[in-house]
Amino acid sequence: SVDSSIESERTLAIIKPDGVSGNHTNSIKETILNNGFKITEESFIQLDEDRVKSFYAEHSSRSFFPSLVQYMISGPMLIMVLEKGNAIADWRALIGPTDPLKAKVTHPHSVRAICGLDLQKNCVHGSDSPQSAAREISFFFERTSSGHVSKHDEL
Ligand code: RTP
Ligand code: MG
Repeated sequence: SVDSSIESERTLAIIKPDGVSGNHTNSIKETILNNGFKITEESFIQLDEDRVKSFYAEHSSRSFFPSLVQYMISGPMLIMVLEKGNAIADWRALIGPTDPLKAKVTHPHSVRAICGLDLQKNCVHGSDSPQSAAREISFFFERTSSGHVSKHDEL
């Protein structure tokens, strides 16, 4: 039988507005590909307030939520579906801790250490569990008879 550890898994990655405006898109995609992920979907989008509130609904009661929403609508983002074995945990490991300033100390080679600006403007997102990955991929992409298409107008 097939070794389940090599079954491919999908996760949602986002290069957030600060990552796109800071010109980190190409180097982050290179890092993704160099680490064995396939990028099976990608789309440049800009979210409106209601979509961001829905995407980050789990944080709606946090004091930083209004500021997080403004940040996430502030410019275009690149959303991607990444695929490989253990994609969810491996992408979270590659991006590093939430706070880039801490990441610079503890995980200096992580994406957030290299590209992130502060605890909010931390450059990238990664799904944190199989449940989150499934929800987030279907939040942005839907399957049709001809393959996946973005639910959003591409920029
Ligand atoms: P993400 O969901 O974006 O991959 O980030 P994460 O799991 O590492 O962190 P999470 O706790 O889910 O927070 C979501 C995003 O909210 C912003 N944030 N601001 N105290 C603060 O000001 C604060 N804490 C978090 C960050 O942009 C974080 O990625
Ligand atoms: Mg999170």
